[in-house]
Amino acid sequence: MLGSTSAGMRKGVSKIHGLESIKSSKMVYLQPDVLTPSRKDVLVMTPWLAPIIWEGTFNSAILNEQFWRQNTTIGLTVFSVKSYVIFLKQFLLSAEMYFMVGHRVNYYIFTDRPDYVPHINIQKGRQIIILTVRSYARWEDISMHRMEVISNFSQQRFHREVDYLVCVDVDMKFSDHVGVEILSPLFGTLHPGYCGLSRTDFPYERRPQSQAHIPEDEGDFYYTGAFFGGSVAEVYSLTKACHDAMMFDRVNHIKATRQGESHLNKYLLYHKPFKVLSPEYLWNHNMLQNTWDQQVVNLSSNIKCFRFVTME
Ligand code: 48C
Repeated sequence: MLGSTSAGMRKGVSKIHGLESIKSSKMVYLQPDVLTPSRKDVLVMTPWLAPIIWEGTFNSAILNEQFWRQNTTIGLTVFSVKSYVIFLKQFLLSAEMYFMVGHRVNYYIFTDRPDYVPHINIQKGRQIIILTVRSYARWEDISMHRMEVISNFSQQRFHREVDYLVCVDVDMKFSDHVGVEILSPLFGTLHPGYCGLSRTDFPYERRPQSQAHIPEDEGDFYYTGAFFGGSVAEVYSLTKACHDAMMFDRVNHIKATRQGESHLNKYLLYHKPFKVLSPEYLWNHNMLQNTWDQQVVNLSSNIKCFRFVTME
């Protein structure tokens, strides 16, 4: 757990006269150069000093060492309701190959069809936990109720079992390493379809009657609802706030234009994330062809995860 003395940390502790000295393992890597930025072509820092995570801006070896010392456990939540169970096998196999390799991982699979969860061999230190949830007739309702379910489970059990939660869609596939560089108390991911655009062109909810409403002259980024996370406490706050806002809207007979994603964007505007993941973390070729010019597409040196054309 965060902040506790982990087995990993204890390994390097020696005692002399009751005083503890912590031995760090030696690491050899290139010295950071103050005068050479890691990337010159993209924004790597938000105005509130949260790093924007692009390939080439971090050193995985240093980060792995830090998170191993804390014996970090990461929970990956994914919903696979009704026909979406067909995505699970590829999702899990790709996660085993690329997601948080070398770290402790709990896969939390929310489904109405536990018998359809594929049996796959997973690495040591990782486990699959199947949690049965109800289904809804409409995909919008399935998608929206994820916020409620994640907030309930965060309160009931996730806080005892994991340090961080990563909440993703199931109709996607990891295609390169996604590691501890993404972890922070609260993080969001730039939606690939809206990355180069002006805030007035973001598909934020604009009607003041909705709790997700963002005025025309506000907004940092457009975040995807398909990839967010943070500490269990922060994810609880986020999902609870989004669920409450959606319930408030329902009473007022209004539904935000992008449902949960609209509420997520409102939340992240007023609760600034500590890290922002670049669109490399959730690429969608279809969106890009429509809205990005080639110059922006070329910026991505390494696609870590991509989304399928989804069924609706
Ligand atoms: O698990 C389901 N089943 C559905 O029938 C519809 C959605 N979902 C979950 O919601 C999946 O985890 C999806 O990845 C996620 C986001 N919804 C969609 O992608 C819709 N196709 C827009």
